[in-house]
Amino acid sequence: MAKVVCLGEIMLRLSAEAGTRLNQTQQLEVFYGGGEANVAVSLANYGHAVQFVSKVSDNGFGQAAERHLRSYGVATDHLLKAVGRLGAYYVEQGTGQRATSVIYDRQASVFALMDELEWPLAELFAGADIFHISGITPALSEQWQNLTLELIKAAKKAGCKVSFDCNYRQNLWSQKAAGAFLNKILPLVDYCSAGKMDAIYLLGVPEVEADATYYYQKLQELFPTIQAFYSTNRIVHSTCINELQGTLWINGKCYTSKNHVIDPIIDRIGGGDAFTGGILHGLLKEKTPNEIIEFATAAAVLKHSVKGDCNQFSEKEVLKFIKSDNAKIER
Ligand code: KDG
Repeated sequence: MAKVVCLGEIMLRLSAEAGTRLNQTQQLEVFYGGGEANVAVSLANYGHAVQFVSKVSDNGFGQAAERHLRSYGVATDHLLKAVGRLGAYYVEQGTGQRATSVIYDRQASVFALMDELEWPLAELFAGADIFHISGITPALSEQWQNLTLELIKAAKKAGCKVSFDCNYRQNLWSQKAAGAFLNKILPLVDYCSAGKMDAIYLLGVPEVEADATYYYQKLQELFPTIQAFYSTNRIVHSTCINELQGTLWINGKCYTSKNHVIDPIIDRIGGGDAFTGGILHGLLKEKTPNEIIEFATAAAVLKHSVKGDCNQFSEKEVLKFIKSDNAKIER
């Protein structure tokens, strides 16, 4: 069992029921989610000892967010509580004709307002194997850019591997600002969720007609100390069907998963986090690159079958899905 520390904002999610728009819905379904929190849940589902580090509101919403994490076995020893608000976001589920849309209501949340690290860093990272954080957190404020850098440096000092998911959110910062920040922190990162889109739009790699290998090569040239890059490639059809394939670049080689057809899609939010959770699990368990990419992609596909932001499946269930899905293909 590995020890993992995930840090980020957990938010209240309010979703209009499928087939209704936010401007017409009479009811909103409640979930809790956040990029790093979703990865924490995945890794706890796979049996790792995970701490989720954050700050939530000292009221019923903060309590519910904590209960959400604990119900999956995620430890919350470093979940701070303060007077103020929990960030929220509203979701309108997509259909074949239109994409899922998200409205953020997270400004001035207790987490976004933080301007110093209030956790005992040496204690936090002692004995941890991986520290996971994403590009959503530094996008919250300039202060959070500095704090993210500080956190990563402290994790490295403690001998922890750093996992970073670029997780670009256009509603939070510009591509230019994100790119400038990535150039500062990626030299300190060990495992990085980034692919062709991040390479082109955030890191200025010129677009050419080429497959994932080319872009990973470019990313590796830019950041030679990163040990693994990974991403998913989604093909969206005009119907409800999506196709999803994952790629992993490790030791100078690119590994590609099976192409999955996802139909129907119950909820696609958190698919990328389920993928990252699967990759980190495979790396921690020292699985082969092929096993890692098949597992992570299958976990992302399964996430689309359940409501809410979190992967709800154990390692055994993901492996069973891979087996049954392969059988379906062979017939
Ligand atoms: O990756 C899923 C996240 O986007 C979702 O859980 C909400 O953290 C979130 C965000 O900032 O968009």
